[in-house]
Amino acid sequence: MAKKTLNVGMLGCGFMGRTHSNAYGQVNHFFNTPYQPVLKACYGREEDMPALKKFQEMWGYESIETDWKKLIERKDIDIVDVVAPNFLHKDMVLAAAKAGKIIVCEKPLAMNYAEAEEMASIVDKAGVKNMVSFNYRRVPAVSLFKQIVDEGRVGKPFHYRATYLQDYTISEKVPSGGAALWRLSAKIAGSGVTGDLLAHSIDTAEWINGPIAKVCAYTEIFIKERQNTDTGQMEKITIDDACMFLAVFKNGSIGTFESSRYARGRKNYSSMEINGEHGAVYFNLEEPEYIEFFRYADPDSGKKIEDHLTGWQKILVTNSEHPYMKNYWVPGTTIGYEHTFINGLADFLFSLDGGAKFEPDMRTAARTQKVCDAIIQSANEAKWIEISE
Ligand code: SOE
Repeated sequence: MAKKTLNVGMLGCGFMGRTHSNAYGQVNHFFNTPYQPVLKACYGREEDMPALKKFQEMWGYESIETDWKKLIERKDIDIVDVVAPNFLHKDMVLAAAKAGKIIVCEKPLAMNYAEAEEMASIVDKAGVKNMVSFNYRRVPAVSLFKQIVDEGRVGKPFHYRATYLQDYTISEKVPSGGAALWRLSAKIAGSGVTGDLLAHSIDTAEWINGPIAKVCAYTEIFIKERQNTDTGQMEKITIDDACMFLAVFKNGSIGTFESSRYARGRKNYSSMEINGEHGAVYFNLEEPEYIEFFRYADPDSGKKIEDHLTGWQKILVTNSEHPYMKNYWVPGTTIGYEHTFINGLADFLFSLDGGAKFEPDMRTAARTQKVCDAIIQSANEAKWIEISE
């Protein structure tokens, strides 16, 4: 059947612009979605023209715009994809909702919960379809992690443990601001590791283990001043370089979360483990094709499984019966980081045509933002913060 055309307007041409553009180009190579995305236009600032032109050429966009409002208003754009720095998300999303466009937005949804809530409400009211790109849900092993928990194989959960560690800001010579390092500027990013990295961990944690009821956090800024790329001046750093928090989930289990950009040796180490009455599951992003499962009791009878196979089992998640994998190669061959965006986009495109509702949308992402805000508040006030549902 002929596919319906979906003209894409990409608002940003950095790292996430690349991951999303690749997904539009690749999605129908692996999933037979009802839509054919067409890379119509990409936006970048006038002063970033060489980078914008290069981006257009490499990914095959038909046109460029240096005014994002103009791009959103174009009649030939169906889907607006927001991959600009965080401080622009709200204005871009609200304009896209007003223009009735389908919206894709990178995480974190907004600078703070107030913005996120406003965005979710306006988008709901406008009735436009939307997705927020928490791509790690779509690592096949992470989807399998959730499936194992949903099947009752972990049973009553006691502990949830997550880490998200990087090490790229250890040197005090790393400036703040500019194309690659706007994540170090509170005015542009909103928060530090909490919004950037822990938002991923919180999204997967609440997806897998349900809502977090309260948090108690500690944040640290290791390097207090950095040179600003744009002004050349030294400026005070106010984002959280590292954050640890304790969590109590609504289901009674307790959690620990740790995130840092100073964890020497760790480049993009995101791990999660759940320990329950019947079993446990562990995943880490440095071995993304594997999941580890500890099977203790039968989920139906609750009785201990009496065999000699007790112990952690490492499962290579590449078979056709594993999430997403039947769309790729033969069993035993792996897929990578970029495929998490392809998987997410495929799910979203099917949802646009009456398929299963896409998650996470802006409403769910606003909830994640609420938890992030509670973490920052808890760290600032040095006390537990309750989080309403
Ligand atoms: C930060 O370094 C970053 O690029 C995040 O912004 C992404 O969300 C994460 O997936 C990889 O690291």
